[in-house]
Amino acid sequence: MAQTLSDSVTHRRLFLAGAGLLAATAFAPRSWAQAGADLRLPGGPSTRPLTDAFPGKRGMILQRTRPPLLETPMSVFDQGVFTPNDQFFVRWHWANVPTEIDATTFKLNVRGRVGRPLSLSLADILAMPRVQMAAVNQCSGNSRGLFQPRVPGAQWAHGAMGNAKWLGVSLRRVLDLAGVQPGAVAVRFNGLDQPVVDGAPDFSKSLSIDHARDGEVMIAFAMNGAQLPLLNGFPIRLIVPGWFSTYWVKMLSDIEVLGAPDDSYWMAKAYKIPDTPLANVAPGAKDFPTVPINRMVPRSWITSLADGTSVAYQPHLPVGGIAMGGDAGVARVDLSSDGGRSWAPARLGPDEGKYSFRRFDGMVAVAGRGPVALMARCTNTAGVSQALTPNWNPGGFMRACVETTHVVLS
Ligand SMILES: Nc1nc2c(c(=O)[nH]1)N[C@H]1C(S)=C(S)[C@@H](COP(=O)(O)O)O[C@H]1N2
Ligand SMILES: [Mo]
Repeated sequence: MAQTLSDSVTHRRLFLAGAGLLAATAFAPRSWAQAGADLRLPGGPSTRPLTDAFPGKRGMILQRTRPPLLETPMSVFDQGVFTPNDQFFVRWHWANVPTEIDATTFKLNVRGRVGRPLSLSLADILAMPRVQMAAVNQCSGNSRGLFQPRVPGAQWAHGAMGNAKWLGVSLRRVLDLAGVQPGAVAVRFNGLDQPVVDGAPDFSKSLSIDHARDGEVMIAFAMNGAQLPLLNGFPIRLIVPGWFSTYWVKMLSDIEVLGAPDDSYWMAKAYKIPDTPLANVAPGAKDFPTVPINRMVPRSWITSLADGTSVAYQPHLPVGGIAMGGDAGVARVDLSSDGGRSWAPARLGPDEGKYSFRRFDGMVAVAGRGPVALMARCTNTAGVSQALTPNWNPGGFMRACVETTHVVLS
């Protein structure tokens, strides 16, 4: 028996208490455009409409309707290090996303090289010991629209990312319950979404067996204290802390322990990056060795001032934003108001865990009225700092350089 969106709200408390009775939602686009969002991508598009038309979402930058690709406006990241569920970005590969899920009959299957195949209900999962972790979910192609020369793919600005407190169960615990057998080398994850045309590859991703059992990878049933929005993978999704979100399989329904490396399309062909530092190659390069995209790297964004705006001149300008350390914590953030020639440390906000966004704030000295180029640079606890020059690859993956916020002081 499927339930409606309002039922899901009613049952939220029950759900979090472990009663395991919950939701399904249906989506049908409602109204379209509102005000535009200014994206400032080189060569355009400069603006895109904001939309409220998707269930559980509001004020999102509309990239694509089918499948839904919704980007978070930068202003949201200035309001806190946790991204609200209703403004959390959305990305699907195939348009065949279930619009309704019956939470009472939903099953997560665990099979393959295991001693005891499992078919877990949501009630089973909710009854297991829980883990919680803050972690940034960032699309491999976040900021792709800033690549120069431009590359094909979704032209995201910086909003194909979000940070949440994820609540769920440890993947290791689920695998232990199934009993991984000797000879297991990888674990493949698949969700309920289906390709739209026959023969197209169903979206699935895999992790090495050691990674899958590292105790950090989790199966989440809640984010930021509420059940997952349908479009973010209701009822459960994989969380792979420190790794790009292509691995964070949504509407997770099938876990298969493999005895050989996964050679399916989404691992062997798609999401491959040059096997070079920061996946960087010269524009136009073709024959380079590749590896599946994997760990994230440090990034930071000034969010207190929007690129291209004017502000009143003051000799010491307050500048704030968010940073992430990638696969390690944020150790420091430095600020520059002279295009990167000199740097001064920013003050860091509360530490929400090494995989979380971290707030930074500081004052930068500015010489006088006129244009100023503001920069933030994150260094993580492994000692890795953001580069000043952009990395480039034909997939538009893993942009990592120091970003510049141009403002005019008047
Ligand atoms: N089932 C399923 N899971 C998926 C995908 C998908 O197409 N199907 N896309 C992946 C990619 S590439 C991204 S960027 C994230 C997006 O997560 P979000 O929509 O919750 O922000 O989901 C990942 N998990
Ligand atoms: Mo992605």
